[in-house]
Amino acid sequence: MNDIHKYHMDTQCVHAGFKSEETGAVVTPIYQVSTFAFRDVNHGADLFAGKEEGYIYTRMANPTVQACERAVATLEGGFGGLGCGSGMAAIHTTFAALLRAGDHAVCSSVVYGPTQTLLANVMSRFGIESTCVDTSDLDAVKRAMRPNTKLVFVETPGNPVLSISDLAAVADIAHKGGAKVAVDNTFMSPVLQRPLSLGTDVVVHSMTKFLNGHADVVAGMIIVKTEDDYRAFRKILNQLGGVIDPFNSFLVSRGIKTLAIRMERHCASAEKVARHLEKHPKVSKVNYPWLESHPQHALAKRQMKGGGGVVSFELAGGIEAGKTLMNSVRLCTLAVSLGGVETLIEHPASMTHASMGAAARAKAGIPEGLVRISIGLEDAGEIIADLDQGLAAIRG
Ligand code: LCS
Repeated sequence: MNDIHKYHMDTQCVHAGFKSEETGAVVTPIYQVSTFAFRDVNHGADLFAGKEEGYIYTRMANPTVQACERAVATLEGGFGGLGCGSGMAAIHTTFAALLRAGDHAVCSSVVYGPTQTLLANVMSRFGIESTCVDTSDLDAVKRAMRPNTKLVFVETPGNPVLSISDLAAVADIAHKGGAKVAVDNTFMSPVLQRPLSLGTDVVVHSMTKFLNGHADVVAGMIIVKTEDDYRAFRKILNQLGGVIDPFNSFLVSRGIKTLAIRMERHCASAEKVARHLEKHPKVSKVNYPWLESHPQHALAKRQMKGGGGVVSFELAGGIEAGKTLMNSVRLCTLAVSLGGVETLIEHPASMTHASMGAAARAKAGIPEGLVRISIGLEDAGEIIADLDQGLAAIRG
């Protein structure tokens, strides 16, 4: 479908990325193959020289991988997608493509823990400096910019307290300072937020989450806006080597077909859970962008099409009460990750955000007692009933 953008997002999710197959197959099959034969020596040389289109070796390109890359790039409205072996591989490749020794990056302080740790502990060893700031505070972003800032990396809503950054405004600040903006859109998916349309330059995803949606794949994606960036990123990814494989690409493409309909239910149920928890006497604070109490509620309503599937909250009884809840749930599963069909509950300070350390968590405003839930596709009433029985187990 060449004119796919004229269709509704529901329709795009079903058809994006597919190119008709000679066999008539209605989905792109799994080309589970590492290498492709050349017709003769000149053909091989022409493929390597870029004089002819075709397949060489799966780290460079593969038809099943390309179908997944086209699907996500189409939904995000980018020039092209680059499939990666994990969300972290997508983030590392983005840093490696946009930064060199002597450069500086600004990063949201509320991000998936290892993103910040990668900048602070690994990229720093290659002469790249970084500053983590609350990117929902535009003055803080302005203050953090330096003459050598080449990248502003924003996660919105930020994992796990769901703070919202104004992408159009951040892009404006960054571009005036000569920096590009990359956005981690994992929590929203292109169904709920399209950062490139707001003026940013690069989008990354952990496709492990909503895009695949079934807790059976670890994968990532980078979507770039321009052909120049696509070529530059492809070279780096090919050399770093952190690519997705054909089978996982097939599974993610399959997941994307139901993305729009899944996001609708994730959002509806998460809002019900958030509103229920907000009224519960044992809960002291609930973070969810669609609640009127969220500090950036108006911005969220403007920038996003839904609040997403993740809710985080604090208990009046602190971390001990949180542990009782997490040990008492029966339908919800105590596990990290998010965005799958099953409801998952976890403790950021000791799990997903442990690598940041207590000082960085305190600076980012991530409370030690925070509990995070990824709302799955079970009946919302049954999720709420399970949380209620878990909360009832807390004494006092
Ligand atoms: N970006 C965000 C916003 C994430 O939440 C995660 C993983 C990543 C990137 C990294 O993706 P991965 O390499 O795992 O595919 N977040 C996780 C979480 O909150 N619990 O477990 C993993």
